[in-house]
Amino acid sequence: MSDSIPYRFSFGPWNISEGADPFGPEVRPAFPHEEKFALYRPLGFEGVQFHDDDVVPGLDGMTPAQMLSRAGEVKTMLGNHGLVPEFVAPRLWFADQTVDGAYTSNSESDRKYAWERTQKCIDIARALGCKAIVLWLSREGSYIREAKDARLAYERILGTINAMLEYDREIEIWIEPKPNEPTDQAYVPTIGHTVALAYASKDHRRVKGLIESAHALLAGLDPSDEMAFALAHDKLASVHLNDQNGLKYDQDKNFGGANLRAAFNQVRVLEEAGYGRRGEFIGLDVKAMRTQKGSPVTVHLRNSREIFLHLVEKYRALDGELVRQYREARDYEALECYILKHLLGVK
Ligand code: 3MF
Ligand code: MG
Repeated sequence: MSDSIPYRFSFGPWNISEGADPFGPEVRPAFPHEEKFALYRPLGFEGVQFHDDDVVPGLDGMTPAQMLSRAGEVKTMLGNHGLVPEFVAPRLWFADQTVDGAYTSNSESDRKYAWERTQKCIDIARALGCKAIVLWLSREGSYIREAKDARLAYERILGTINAMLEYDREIEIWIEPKPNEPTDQAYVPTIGHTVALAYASKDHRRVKGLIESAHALLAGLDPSDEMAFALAHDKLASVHLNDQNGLKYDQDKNFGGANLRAAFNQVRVLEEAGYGRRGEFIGLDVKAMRTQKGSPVTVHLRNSREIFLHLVEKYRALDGELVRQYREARDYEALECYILKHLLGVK
């Protein structure tokens, strides 16, 4: 497998996990974030994705000076390991104040908390030397439709995006859509909603999307078509490649683990658009199996990266002229058989 393919890879510290799930506790000893940084480069990754409290644990109880000093320390640690921060995301789903959502909560004081936390997240990102803020709008949605005024909720989300653009005129906002979980229905379920919000904002060039394969599948959509839509608007800032076996809880399976052909098509769409040439990362939001022994468990990251690169090679070995001819002749039976045999490595 060729490592000369110029892609940059990233993941977040949460992707090296201890294996807890809603039905059982950790099965592996905790592994400190600081020690995780040393694992990135040997695994072939250089980008680190953060939540605000991955950078500054306990930030809610800190003074701005304490917060920024800790962020500065993390910046130095990253530099020492040859790593770059890809983005920082406000964790707006854990605190008591975010039980009913953050920007769309029915409580005014909880919405105030969410905005203050967002400002802190931006300050932390800047102190880390990073200009990208990811909004995974976890609890912005409802369990029952009558709980919130959905039209007002969209206005509140847009109002927050505009306030963020004004608060710091250099940041970009990357929205990571997801249709459900933890809510029953989320307010920004697809990349179409994301792109609409971007264009409605005060500076659409600074509002983009991050597409996670599993989230698109949970919305009943094809991840490669979602990516193509974002790319057509030049709004694909990052990806969370992984996989999902049907409509169930968010699985974060290894890339290609459930549907290798769908994974191939995501790679194809990214390659065709030249994704990555402006420094965009291939993020892998994959979860280690709970059954896996040892600590820390990182094989899922290594394997998902490898599968991605193998699929890049598969794409590059495709006979483009043959594909063009099959399309022109509208012989999709022949095209499908060619693709399947190509993926299987048989003539
Ligand atoms: C939820 C996710 C999240 C986001 C992360 C960064 C834990 O389904 O995918 O991962 O990716 O919060 O935005
Ligand atoms: Mg994700």
